[in-house]
Amino acid sequence: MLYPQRNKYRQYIDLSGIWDFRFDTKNEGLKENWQSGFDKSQPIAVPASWNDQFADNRDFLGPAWYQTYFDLPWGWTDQKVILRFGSVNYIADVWLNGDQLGQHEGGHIPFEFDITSKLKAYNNHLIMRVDGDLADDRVPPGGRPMFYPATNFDFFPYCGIHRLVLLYSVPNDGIEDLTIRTFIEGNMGKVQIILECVEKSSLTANIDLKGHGVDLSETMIMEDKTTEFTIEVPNAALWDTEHPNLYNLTVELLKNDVVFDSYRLKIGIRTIEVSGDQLLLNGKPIELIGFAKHIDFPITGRGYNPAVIIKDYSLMKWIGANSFRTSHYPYSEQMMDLADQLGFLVIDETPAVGLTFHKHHITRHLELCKQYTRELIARDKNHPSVIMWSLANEPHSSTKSKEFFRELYDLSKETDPTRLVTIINMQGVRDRAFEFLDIVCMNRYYAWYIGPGQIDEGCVGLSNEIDRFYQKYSKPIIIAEFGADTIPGWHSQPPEMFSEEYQVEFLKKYIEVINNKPYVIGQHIWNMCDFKTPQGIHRVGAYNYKGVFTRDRRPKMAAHMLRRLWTKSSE
Ligand code: BDP
Repeated sequence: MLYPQRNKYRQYIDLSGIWDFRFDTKNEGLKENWQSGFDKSQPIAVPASWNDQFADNRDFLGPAWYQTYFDLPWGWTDQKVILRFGSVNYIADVWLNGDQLGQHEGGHIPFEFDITSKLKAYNNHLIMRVDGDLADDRVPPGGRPMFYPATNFDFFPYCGIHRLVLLYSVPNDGIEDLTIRTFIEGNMGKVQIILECVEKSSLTANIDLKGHGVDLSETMIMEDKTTEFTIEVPNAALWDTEHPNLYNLTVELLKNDVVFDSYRLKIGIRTIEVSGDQLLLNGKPIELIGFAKHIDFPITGRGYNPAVIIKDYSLMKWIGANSFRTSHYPYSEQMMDLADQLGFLVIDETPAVGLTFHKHHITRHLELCKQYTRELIARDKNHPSVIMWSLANEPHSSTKSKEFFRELYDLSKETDPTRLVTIINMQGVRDRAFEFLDIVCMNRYYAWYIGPGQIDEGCVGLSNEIDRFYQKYSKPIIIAEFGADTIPGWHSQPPEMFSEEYQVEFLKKYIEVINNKPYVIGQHIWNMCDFKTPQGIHRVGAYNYKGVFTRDRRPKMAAHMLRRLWTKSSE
């Protein structure tokens, strides 16, 4: 799936702004034909979650309705016009000028509709019904009455139009998709390009790869709708965390020697693999240092907030992180572009958190997880920063889970044979899927949920369990979550739970255990920042306070300790 771009042949406009909005608390909108237009609306910012924008209805998860109007931009009449939503949580039904365009299920992943035949020159009326309600047959599933709203996961179930809504135009028979895979042989970088076109008849493709002192061009005759070819880059400037070297790839499509479509992509040449106990980036061992994160900020909720993205990267650099996990759902395209540009390694996670394997829902859950896996790989397959797909966070064990993840693992490998695949294991659960997954990822909370207050004893438990996992699976291990809730400004000596001193001690001692085990190749702290949760007795003020930074991105004491440790600085 190609992100819209602007050039001589392609255009887009951003429909972000203030739209009309109406809560449908009695679920009567469909019956009353709101899909043809509705009144009694209130203004709402798009994109952003709806929950924190108003003085009321914070916990209402839908349905709710959005509408806006737009004119067709000048010069787009001979092109295909597509309406693209970056992320709408959770189910979106969309109508344009009274016609139903379709439905998409699942937040955090883009979807789009070809609206060419439905467009008017002026005053196109776009209407959406968004339902973010929690239910057992959805993924992620709802469920726990101990939380309000009743999620089966530990973050606030924000709803609404979360990312950019773009209207874009492309040539009718142009470039449909590009897949880039890179390989290294000695000093030679090999860039494999799989080009898909809408039309195959007598087309030629010009490929140009520029940057780091090279300007390489190739011309290909398209013999089919899909054509594959490889460009060799001598003395390739490889992409890694220290030197996130990117090349500019431009593909032009020609009919009768005339260019009619073009697409450019920044690509990085790198390889990623597991060898014995190690994770190898470009053939050299690499250790993942950083965080599991959330997209979460006051008022905008889970909505796209570019200034916060920039701030987070800046803080991750400051503290010495080189990687993060997109817990517990895919992040925005802009976030992924910046990971490429700034040299971060990403464990890219699908929205499958809190799977229960209940017999009534397992078939539907598997179908949804397959859809999410396909959609995520289609969106993120060209990012050098993405080194691993995480198929799920903390699935609950059952005899069914092994075959469930076998299907998803096989699907990921068929779709993308170049990246590693994992799931993230919950403490106390036997994930037999690690027999075939590429890397073992463990979330551990000794000295917090298990053995509260006892860091030294907890670290013995942690150390023993890591050894047991390694003996069992003989695979590299990432400690994918470890952390302690910490109220900023709360102090104690000796360190007690919830104090800043406890978080410092806890993280320092966990990291000592991790650093002493050569087969542990990653440490991701839970969480980079404090974040909003449903209400429940374990969540003071409905927040998870395991952040090393506060929700508004101020460092806690632990952030300074980590910076000294991770950057090896004495400041
Ligand atoms: C882990 C979950 C994460 C929670 C965390 C916690 O993966 O989503 O927020 O525990 O309890 O089990 O802080």
